[in-house]
Amino acid sequence: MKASNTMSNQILLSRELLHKAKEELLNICKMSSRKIASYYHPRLLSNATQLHVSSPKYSTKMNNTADLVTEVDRLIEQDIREYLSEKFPEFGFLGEESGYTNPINASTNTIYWIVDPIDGTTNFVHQFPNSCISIGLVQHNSINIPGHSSTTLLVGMVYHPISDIAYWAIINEGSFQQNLNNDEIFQLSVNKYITSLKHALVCTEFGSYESRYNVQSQESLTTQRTKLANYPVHGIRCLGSAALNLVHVASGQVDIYYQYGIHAWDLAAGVLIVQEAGGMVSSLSNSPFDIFSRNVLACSTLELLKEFHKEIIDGTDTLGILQEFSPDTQPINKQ
Ligand code: LIP
Repeated sequence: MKASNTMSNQILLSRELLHKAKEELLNICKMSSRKIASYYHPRLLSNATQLHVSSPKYSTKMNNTADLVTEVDRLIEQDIREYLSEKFPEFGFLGEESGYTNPINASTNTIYWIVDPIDGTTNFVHQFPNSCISIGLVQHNSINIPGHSSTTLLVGMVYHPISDIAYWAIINEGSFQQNLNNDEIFQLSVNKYITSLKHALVCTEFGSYESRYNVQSQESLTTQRTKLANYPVHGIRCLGSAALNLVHVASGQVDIYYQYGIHAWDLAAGVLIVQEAGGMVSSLSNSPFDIFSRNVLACSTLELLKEFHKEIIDGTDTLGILQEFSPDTQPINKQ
């Protein structure tokens, strides 16, 4: 849907449409589930018959030996694109594997999907059972409000086919876990009791091409990692899927997730799920968070966010900056 330049960045969709979008995303998860799960060994699955005898073939992207893509990523993205363009022909599309359907016009408020058909492709290739589908519905805002992102996250869906669990959020309505085999639904909440880095379980990733797109130099990235490795946190985890890392924060199972070099399709769904579960999301640099900023810090509490910036990232404790990083508060049209 495109709208002419409005005087504010109000959401262009009704509540009814946001719910319809969520329902269609659940349908996509159900449809794609078997395709993805069939590449995993049956011993990892509760209810699938194996259709493929070997792991999917992969290639690497842009000379980055750590950035893998398989034929399954492309197939799933094509299915999702076809399904969504039939159900919502007025929305745009940005997919990890196929790019934009139409470039986003910066001077127009535009609604579009951001899709990662398999987040955690390396896990998928290695049969490590931690991959998911990640789909966000977002609005590009043409009016620039200082301290705010130009993208409002409307709906987020992260689906883990191995467990058949979908995690979703709709702006201003909370975050939920839905078990698709019996449709049980639970509301998600971050762990509000962890307010000190010493008590935190931290998640990050190694092995991808982080520093190339990083505001930090490789040297400062290594310094930050060394500081974290020497800090007496409860533990550090690297699980290989950004979207699932964010879901772990939203579920209160992990307290901090941070990463450089990350893409909008890794973040669009999971960031909304964290924010709607009561968590805080900021950038790792001295600028407001944006899903296109190529870095992210998600924490269960503001105290943790401040302490992590101070102790691990930049040595500062600037509350003014942190307030700007807090979840989007633009006026919205609550229909
Ligand atoms: C991957 C992430 C992973 C991260 C990589 C990459 P892909 O997504 O989820 O956690 O470290 O940078 O973006 O390529 O599997 O969709």
